[in-house]
This record gives sequence, structure tokens and C-alpha cells, in this order.
Amino acid sequence: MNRSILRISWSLVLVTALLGVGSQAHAFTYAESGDAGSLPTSAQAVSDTAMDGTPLQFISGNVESGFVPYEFTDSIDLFEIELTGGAFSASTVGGANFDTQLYLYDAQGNGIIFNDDADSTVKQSTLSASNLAAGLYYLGVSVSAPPVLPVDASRTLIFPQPPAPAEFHPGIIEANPDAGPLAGYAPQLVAQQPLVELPYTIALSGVQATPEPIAGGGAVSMAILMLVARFGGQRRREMATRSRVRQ
Ligand SMILES: [Ca+2]
Ligand SMILES: [Ca+2]
Repeated sequence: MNRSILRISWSLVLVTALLGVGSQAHAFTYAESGDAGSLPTSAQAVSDTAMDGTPLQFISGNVESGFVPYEFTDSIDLFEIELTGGAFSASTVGGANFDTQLYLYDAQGNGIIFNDDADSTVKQSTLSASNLAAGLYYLGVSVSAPPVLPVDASRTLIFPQPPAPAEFHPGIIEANPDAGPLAGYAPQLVAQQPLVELPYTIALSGVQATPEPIAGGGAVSMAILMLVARFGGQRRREMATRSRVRQ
């Protein structure tokens, strides 16, 4: 086969592969990478170059149980997600074998809704809302025992504490409108070994991967343009050479 034709064939294969990476449209699962932090400044962004804009169906990860200073351990995972607007839900029911809690904050870290127990018999958690604007939010997941209490910078509870000593705390709780953005957790507890790794999967609807500023479609498009320019230029040079030889 002519070498220039071979080069063009390979370039077409590469372009097709790059286009394939950038145009996957099915829902996907995001797996926690290392350990997601517990505050907006340390939250893990659920961003995926190839999946930007496609539905995010699940987030999977691990938290640890134990009496520990929450800010510095793996009792709480916080993820930055993008809501599509309209109906939203998040649930650990069927996705965890331990007592969970779920939290939703806006892009500034202000509390929106919280749930401990999905109902009066289920210790896993469910959040749902139908009136949230599209945009960036923070989704938190944690163990429920000992209680995890998000607070603002002045140590005000962001979500009203569920009544004690009930075993189950069903119902979605709205944030205290007077509380500021998430800045820590109360109370500060002392570590009690051994800590246990607890896997979870959060089922989601109305969520998609967050956009990435440079990667994704932009990078793929740039790679394709450079490739086309390179082989286009090479092809033109070869044709010009042949043209000169014929003359
Ligand atoms: Ca974690
Ligand atoms: Ca719970």
C-alpha cells in the first residue's frame, strides 16, 4: 500500500477513536478516587472528560466508622456534582449495609436538605427534590453513628438535629436558613479504634458529571484539528512534490 495512503488510513482510525471517546452518551458510575474530603474546599469533583454532560447514575466509595475528629478522617465524603435542574434524587437504600446519612448543599456550601433514615424501618437514606435549579451542588454521605453534625463557621448547626432518642429518624429535613456555609462538624470526637471501612453506592437521578475547564471535548477537538492539519499539510507537500517531478 502507498505510504501516504497508509498514513491517512491510520489518521482516520485515530480520529474515529477520539470521536468515540468524546461522544459516549450512556449513564455512568463514578468511583471515589482515594478519599473525598468532607468540606467544600476538599470535596471531590465528579468530573469525567469523556462523560461530561451525560447522566451520572451512581457514586460509589467508602467511609469509615468510629469516634473520630470528622474533619480529618474518612467518616464523611463530599462530592461536587452538577444537577440538571428539575427532579433530583439520591439514595443509599440497597446501596449500603450500614446506617448512612445524606446531605445536599448549594455551590456556596449552604445546606439545602438532609436525611438520616429513608423511613421508620430503613437506616439507609434518601434525598429528593423537584424544584432545584440546574448547576453545581455538593452531595455528602456519612455514617450516622456517632451523629455527624455539619456546622457553619460560627458552629451553628446547619440542619436541625433529629429528635433523640428515637431509633429511626425518617423525613427530609430542610437546612436552618440562618446557618452559613458548611465549615466543619460537631462535636469533635476522639478516635476510637478500630475503624471499619464501609462501602456504599449512592443511586442518583437528575445528576450529571461536572464540566472540566480544559479537558474533554476541547482537548479532543484540538487533537483532531492538529492531526488533520498535520496530515493535510503532509498530503499537500507530497502532491506538490509529485507535481514538480512530473514537470
Ligand atoms: Ca471516603
Ligand atoms: Ca441513617
